[in-house]
Amino acid sequence: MTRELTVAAGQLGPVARDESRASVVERLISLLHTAHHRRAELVVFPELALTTFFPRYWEEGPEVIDAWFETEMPGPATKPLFDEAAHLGVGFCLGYAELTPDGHHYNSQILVERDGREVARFRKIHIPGHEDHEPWRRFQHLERRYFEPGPDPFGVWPAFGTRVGMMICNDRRWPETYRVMGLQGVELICCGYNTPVHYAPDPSQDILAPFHNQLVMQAGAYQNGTWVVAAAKGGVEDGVDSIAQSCVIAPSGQVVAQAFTAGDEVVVATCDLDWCQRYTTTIFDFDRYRRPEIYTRITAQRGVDRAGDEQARR
Ligand code: CDT
Repeated sequence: MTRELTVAAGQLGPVARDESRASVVERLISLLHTAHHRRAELVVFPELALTTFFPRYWEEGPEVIDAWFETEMPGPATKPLFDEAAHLGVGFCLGYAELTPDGHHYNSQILVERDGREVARFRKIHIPGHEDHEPWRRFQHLERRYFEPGPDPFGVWPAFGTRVGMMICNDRRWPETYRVMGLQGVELICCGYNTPVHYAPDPSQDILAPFHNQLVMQAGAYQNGTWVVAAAKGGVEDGVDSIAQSCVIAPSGQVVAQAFTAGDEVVVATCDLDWCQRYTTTIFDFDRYRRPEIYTRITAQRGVDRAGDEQARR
């Protein structure tokens, strides 16, 4: 008997700066219903799904900043989503800005099982952008001002009859993200993202933004023999265009389903979970072929070390 799980990416179009959480939650519930109708058992929603992508604004004062964050999950605004999901028997993964009781600010994602049970919380590990106001940019990307990097390593949890991992947006660009989960037997990675088309430090990359989005996730899926479900908040949000292209990627690296629009849309695929083993027991049989003793630089060093240049010149 094959192990199958039908999953969905619940893509959101733009969320206006003044749109209420209640309104966004209504949209999420509508996506949930469509996904359920199409037999999905797990819906992945975008990063920071409940508000506009607020790191594009320079905000001052703890009260103003903290207003973008959730202090409870579920809280009063999100409880209807949790209730409806449990009622339908659909699990979900939701990205939100988390303010913990002891005052930490994280860019987080929660994984909730079909019976409403919280499986895990994941805090984004790679925090991109900048800390200070940089008015030369068309818009800010102040994630490094608003979020601390997640303190925990990438985890993998038994849930949905498989082994589920999580990553958030910029995490998907780093090969270490997938490999750390691959080494824990991951079979399905959930990812929410907000990716502006325009990249101020090097606009020559703008035209390649959708290509890079697929490139990194297809490579990560294939090299670790895992499914990836990725959900965007796409479209033009307060004048800033973000890529959509939510998708489901197979352990072969192939995109098996993808969004057609940059608005609210559900992308569904049925994942054969045993397909992972075709890769993890053959070309990527880690136990047989990896050489961790040769890769020690990866964890010993952060930036580039060109100390070997001098020796090479001699
Ligand atoms: N949200 C997020 O992590 N976005 C980044 C944009 C590029 S860095 C300014 C990303 O990696 O898609």
